[in-house]
Amino acid sequence: MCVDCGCPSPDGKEHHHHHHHHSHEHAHRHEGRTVRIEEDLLAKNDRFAAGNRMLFREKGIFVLNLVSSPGSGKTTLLERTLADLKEKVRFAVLEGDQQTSNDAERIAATGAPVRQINTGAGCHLDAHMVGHGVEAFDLDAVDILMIENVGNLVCPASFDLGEDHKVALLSVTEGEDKPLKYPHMFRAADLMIINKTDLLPYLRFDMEKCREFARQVHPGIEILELSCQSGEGMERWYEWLLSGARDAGRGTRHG
Ligand SMILES: Nc1nc2c(ncn2[C@@H]2O[C@H](COP(=O)(O)OP(=O)(O)O)[C@@H](O)[C@H]2O)c(=O)[nH]1
Ligand SMILES: [Mg+2]
Repeated sequence: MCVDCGCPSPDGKEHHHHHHHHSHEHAHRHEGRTVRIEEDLLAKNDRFAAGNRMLFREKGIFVLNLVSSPGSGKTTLLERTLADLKEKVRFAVLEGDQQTSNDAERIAATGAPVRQINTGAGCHLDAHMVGHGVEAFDLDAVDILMIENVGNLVCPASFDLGEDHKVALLSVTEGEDKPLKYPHMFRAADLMIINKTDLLPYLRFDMEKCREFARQVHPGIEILELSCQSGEGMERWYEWLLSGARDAGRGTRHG
């Protein structure tokens, strides 16, 4: 369990360090108890996630969980995608942030149904929040549900929300080594989108290395390069999205 944020770590026993600002009780917690609490938390989340997944399959909805550090372009990608595909796809969007409804307002401007979930001190969305979040939508009128997670390359990796895929965004200003530094996230994601390629002329970002690092931690990961600003590379993302939505609608998706 991560004592800073209360998040379980994916392998179940990292981060058992003591911080002086934590309570006496917490600091003297035994390893065994820490691990048990963490298993309970994840098992509970997994039960909610299984319920969500069953509902989404029944309704034929393709569900993506967008994860990245803050500022990689998740909301911008959604704004552009929703606008460009609005004739073809019925979207609904859940927006996760610690505070503000800024992103939900940006999404609402596209005309898509959206609901903001504020996590307060929480650093990730969990399956229970998502289950309640989608109560706001008419799921019979949704083809693709987009979930924008809290900007954070660490904690959201551990939480299954019932999605078909986690999609990790990495913008070129963040550096090509991030898949190596945050391997849990890039292992959990089925697709990595390298965003802001319009900025490449101004940076020393090694695209080949970035792809190589991502495949080092997750050999099967799919990779797309695009720019939400110039629109370069967006077509391949739309093909990927539409093909996933078709399979979900037919009940033929894998995994
Ligand atoms: N140059 C450039 N800027 C981008 C691109 N995509 C997003 N941005 C900018 O990056 C900043 C953060 O984007 P936002 O979508 O709010 O990121 P989020 O925190 O991941 O949701 C904004 O100023 C965007 O305009 C891109 O492809 N190229
Ligand atoms: Mg955002």
